[in-house]
Amino acid sequence: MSLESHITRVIWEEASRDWVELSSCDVVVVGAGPSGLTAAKYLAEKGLKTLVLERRLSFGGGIGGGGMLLHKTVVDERGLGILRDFNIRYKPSSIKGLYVVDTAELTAKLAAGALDAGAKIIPGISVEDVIVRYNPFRVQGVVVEWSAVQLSGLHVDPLFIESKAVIDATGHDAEVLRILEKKNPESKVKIPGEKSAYSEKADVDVVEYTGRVIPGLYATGMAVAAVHGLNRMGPIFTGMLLSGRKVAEAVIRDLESAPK
Ligand code: 48F
Repeated sequence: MSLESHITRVIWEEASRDWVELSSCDVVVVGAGPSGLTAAKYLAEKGLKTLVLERRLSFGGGIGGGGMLLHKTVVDERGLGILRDFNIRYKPSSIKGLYVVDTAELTAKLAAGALDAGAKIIPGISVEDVIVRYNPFRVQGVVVEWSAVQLSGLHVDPLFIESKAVIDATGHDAEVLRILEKKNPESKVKIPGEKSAYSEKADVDVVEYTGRVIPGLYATGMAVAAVHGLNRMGPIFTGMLLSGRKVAEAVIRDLESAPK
């Protein structure tokens, strides 16, 4: 056998090992945007088996687009501690209290921080449904498919990943929560959708409302704005970072207090 077959063998062996290992996790984070990556670091740091599933082949969600494609984003004082936790450089701007971060650095270091803490990120995977249980109604994992299969329109049955907690970090569309609203009336999840821009209020509210939505399912980032009808804030990312950390704290608290 030569190198070509060895390459194939090694990739299948290692990828299969990961999938077998991760078919049951502590936490699945859906979406590798700013809130999801932040959550993943703090969860993994606590020793929780944390899997981030990302539809695209890249990380960062809305970070990369900066403000209207300009490669800068804004954070205020409340977010500086988290930037330091991830070793992300920032500099004061001409406006008191506002700091500037390069989008490439924010994306790369949020992902690196999550990975270094022990989270696994698998790109190219879409969450298309959730696993549910009744009495009481709860979410117990996700249903996954290759994004490429979804794009192809082929009819391919998906696979499952069980977890103690699922975090919707899918951004403005709140995709996981919308599945609950559409398919599971028992969940009583309703998505009013986000409201127009009011940056100062939105960037605080999104943190305030972050947390568990129903048993087993949590929301972070702009998914919180969608499910609670909050305003949008635009390319200021303090709320996304703080929301990511807060949802991690909520999950950790719930899992620590759950009966073993
Ligand atoms: O949209 P996104 O960056 O979400 P976020 O963490 O941050 C929002 C900000 O970027 C910005 C903002 C705040 O100032 O308004 O928009 O709330 O990242 C969401 C990620 O989830 C992926 C998507 O590709 C993106 O990278 N995603 C969405 N749906 C799915 C998914 C899905 N069904 N399965 C897997 N990944």
